Amino acid sequence: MSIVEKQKQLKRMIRQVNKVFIVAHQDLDLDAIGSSLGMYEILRQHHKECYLVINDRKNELGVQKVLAKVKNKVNILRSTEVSDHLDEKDKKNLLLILDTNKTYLLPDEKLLTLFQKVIVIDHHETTEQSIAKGLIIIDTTVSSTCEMITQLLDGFKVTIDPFISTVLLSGIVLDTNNFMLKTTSKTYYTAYYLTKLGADPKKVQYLLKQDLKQYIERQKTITDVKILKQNIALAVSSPQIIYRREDLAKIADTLLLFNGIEASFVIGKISKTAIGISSRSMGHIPVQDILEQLGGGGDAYNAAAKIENSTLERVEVLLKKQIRLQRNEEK
Ligand SMILES: [Mn+2]
Repeated sequence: MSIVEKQKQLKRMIRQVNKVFIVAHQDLDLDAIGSSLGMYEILRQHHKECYLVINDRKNELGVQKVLAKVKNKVNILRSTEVSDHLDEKDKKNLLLILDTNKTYLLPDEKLLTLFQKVIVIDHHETTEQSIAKGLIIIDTTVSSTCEMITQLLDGFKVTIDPFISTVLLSGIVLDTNNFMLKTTSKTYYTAYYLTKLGADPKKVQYLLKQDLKQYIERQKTITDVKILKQNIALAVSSPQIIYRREDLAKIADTLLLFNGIEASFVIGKISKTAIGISSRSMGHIPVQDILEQLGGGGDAYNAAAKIENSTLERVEVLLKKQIRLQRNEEK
């Protein structure tokens, strides 16, 4: 169900509370921070006391730029400080979760236990590990959480400044990989709407600017790409580097740009003990099904998995096997 159809319920719940604590997935990206700031603005203009709950110690470049710009204008808390700021009446507090529906992706899983009232607004697929508390608004047909939040502006009679509009637009550009993935006429309309509010496409490009060194590392991974079944790109990154999940995802995004490639998989170390797989698909090859077999999840365009206590080589073998099984099933 679309967020606009759920608007009444959303408004009712917001009306009942005094304080709203906004949280997105850990390792904030532009969709997470953009939607958080958009909601912050909507709630602030509806006279709610708002807080952003952020535990990340390091942020990606775009998020750093956004936070530097807003840090004196918005209340930011670490999750350990939340209990000191709660309204004494439980029912006057609301936890608003954006751009994720998984408990384990929250900056602090304990947050959920502090709140009676919870709202989840997200565009990711649900699994057994999804949050099942409160009002859940998930629309997997939408490009990004920023697109969902922008659709609320009208109904909540809120207008936002050009900077927040720019951040919201950058979240959409990021999640659609430049209006390629999950882009509908509504996505373009949302981009139009934000541009009317003053969003600046040039500034979006600045927010999306990447670190050159990290880019070069990613290119090295791409150099060793293998092509499986003629249309699947598989790249394994250097065992010497620990990547952030987003970096693996970016490599997968890039691989999808090439002629003939319908899906891409990138394997890399994401911690000392864990191997991550990130994958992208044009929608025909079921990357979600393949990675679910390895304990991961996602949707038709976008999936990931994390494998503990393994090696790059072993994960590559496992993944190839799953790809083979999947293709055989189709025949
Ligand atoms: Mn997102």
